[in-house]
Amino acid sequence: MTKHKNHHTALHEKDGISRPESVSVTSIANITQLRKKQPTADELVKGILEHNKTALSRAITLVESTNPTHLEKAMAVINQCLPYANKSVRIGITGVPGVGKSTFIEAFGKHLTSLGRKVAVLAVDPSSSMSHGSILGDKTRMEELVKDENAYIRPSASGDTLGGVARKTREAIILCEACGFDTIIIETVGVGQSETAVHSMVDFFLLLKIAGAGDELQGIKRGIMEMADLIVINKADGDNIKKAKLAKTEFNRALHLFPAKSSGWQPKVSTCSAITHDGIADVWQVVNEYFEMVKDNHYFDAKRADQNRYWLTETINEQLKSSFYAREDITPLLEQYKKAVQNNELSPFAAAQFLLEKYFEK
Ligand SMILES: Nc1nc2c(ncn2[C@@H]2O[C@H](COP(=O)(O)OP(=O)(O)OP(=O)(O)O)[C@@H](O)[C@H]2O)c(=O)[nH]1
Ligand SMILES: [Mg+2]
Repeated sequence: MTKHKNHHTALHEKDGISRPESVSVTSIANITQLRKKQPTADELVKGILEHNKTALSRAITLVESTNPTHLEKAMAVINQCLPYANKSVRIGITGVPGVGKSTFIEAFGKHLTSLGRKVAVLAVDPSSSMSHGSILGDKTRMEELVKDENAYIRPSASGDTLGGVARKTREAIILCEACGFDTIIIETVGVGQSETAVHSMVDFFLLLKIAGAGDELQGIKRGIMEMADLIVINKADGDNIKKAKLAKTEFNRALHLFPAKSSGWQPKVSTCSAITHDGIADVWQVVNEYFEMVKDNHYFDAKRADQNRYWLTETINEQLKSSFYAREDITPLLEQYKKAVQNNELSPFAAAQFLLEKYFEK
């Protein structure tokens, strides 16, 4: 196999093709300049409304930016997109690591695009800020969906607080909707506080589970169960089918013990296999039943209005907090006061009061 001589290893550069006389140096400079140039807010909005995914990605990057100079432009883009948003269904999907979220979203997403829907997948995963999450894993688990022109997959915003990530995701939802995506899937790992944040930005909440060894109800936080509109028991294939059916009965029984939901919806349990795709269509069927019901009884609009109010106060809280902790005149004082309260020289409330007064002085 190594018969040929290695004239061209990666270490040897090949001679390039020299530039023909006819190409003007100034036009090359112009093109390079154009490529470097950041699009204006209007250009981004135009691209998004033309359903251009590159413009969408750029706008989301802008929204995610922590650079304060980008804030104004990001807000301009969002405000212009807002009238075109809201025409979608937003579905939250949660489940512990390894339950099959990525595999499920691939199968579910493909099913939806096959029905002519346009699917955007966003992730809320503050824990991924260090490792940049399972982006690599997801690229392979969502291989088909990644290639689908009617799908858009965006990994989680990184390096921020949960509040920050949640706000950015909310804004990304608006941008995706303006870009023509009618089904927004928000994925989160079911291990922390992120479910609550996701619950407050979606219309429908799906909890992915797998059948355990008899004690199905163990390890699920009651709060998360209570939030679920549908529990899907995944990996119902091969030897697992029987166990999954059993788990379904148990979850159904457990769900009936919870207080009735204000949506009027009785949460359901179903089984599926993200690998064989058995039951995937049924999941969408249930989701549809839900949307028919809540659009009919106006819960859908009421919940979205509620969520908007919640996010208004939530954003104020978040921004006040980060602006407080970022203030250069406050940080050294805060350290001093921390020591003082630690040594019982001052009460925490008095210290907080003083610092806040200092903050609002300016
Ligand atoms: N048998 C079977 N295996 C599945 C099914 N769905 C997922 N798996 C396998 O379960 C493993 C975990 O699946 P993922 O889709 O990566 O799970 P995840 O919930 O996204 O995991 P994290 O991203 O780590 O939170 C993989 O090896 C999948 O192939 C299923 O329906 N049946
Ligand atoms: Mg995953």
